[in-house]
Amino acid sequence: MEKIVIIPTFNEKENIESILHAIFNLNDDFHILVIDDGSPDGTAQIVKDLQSKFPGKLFIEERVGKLGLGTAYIHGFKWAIEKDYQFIFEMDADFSHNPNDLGRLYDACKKGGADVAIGSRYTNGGGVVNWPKNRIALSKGASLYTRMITWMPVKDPTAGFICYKKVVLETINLDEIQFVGYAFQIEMKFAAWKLAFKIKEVPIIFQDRTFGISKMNKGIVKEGILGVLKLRWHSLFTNYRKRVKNSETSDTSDKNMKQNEFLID
Ligand SMILES: Nc1nc2c(ncn2[C@@H]2O[C@H](COP(=O)(O)OP(=O)(O)OP(=O)(O)O)[C@@H](O)[C@H]2O)c(=O)[nH]1
Ligand SMILES: [Mg+2]
Repeated sequence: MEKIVIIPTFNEKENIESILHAIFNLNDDFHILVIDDGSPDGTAQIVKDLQSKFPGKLFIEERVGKLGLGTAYIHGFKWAIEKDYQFIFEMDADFSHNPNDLGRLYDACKKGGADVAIGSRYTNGGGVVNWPKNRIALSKGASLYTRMITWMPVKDPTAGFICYKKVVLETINLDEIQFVGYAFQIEMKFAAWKLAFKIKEVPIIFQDRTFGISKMNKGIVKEGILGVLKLRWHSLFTNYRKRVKNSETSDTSDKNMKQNEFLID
């Protein structure tokens, strides 16, 4: 099992079929796991109807209600680790992330030496298309604020288009991850960085969604603002490393442990 793209969905009936086709049409052997939170618009049924067309490649996990993006990904990460996928991707359903960029994220991890490859809007060559000015300002402000508080050297800390090597998700104590919105994206990168994994930013052009409605809200922004402060504070006491290590991860973990002893333990 090599590559799996996790797509969390809530009311994405206008996008889901086309995004699945776009990824499978790459002919690059990506598998896909959709995590649907009981979308009232029937997103899950669309996925289930397509499963027979893509046997062994398209999976769905259904949860009972809207439990948040962060917990959806944690659920997906655990599922993917269990199935032994080596490269685990995060991607939105709404075409903000271009499926053609999946290969570049994969290459950054597979050949470029990264443990985490981030599809980055704010690194050289990256950008945002047709987002309103206030949304860009919010996103850039969040990046700057995060860097100032955490000192994490990532230009796009709220990015949600990512490739993780399996070892990263196995090493992070996923049960310690607390946040659900933008703060979740920041927290995952922060944990990987604290554990001394190599993070690489790959420039991408991010497009605003054309179909469906945004699930962004004030609560998510608030979680982000307070979350970053909490993250910094808790990082003085939290150990993101899984307490029980398996033999496959222990080499890297021990190496990282030495580099980071003073920071996290
Ligand atoms: N399973 C699950 N998926 C969610 C939840 N909230 C959002 N999503 C999905 O997560 C992805 C990102 O959500 P978006 O609403 O696009 O959030 P955004 O990108 O910040 O905002 P816009 O692009 O402006 O819409 C989409 O695929 C959503 O369907 C949730 O609570 N549960
Ligand atoms: Mg979106």
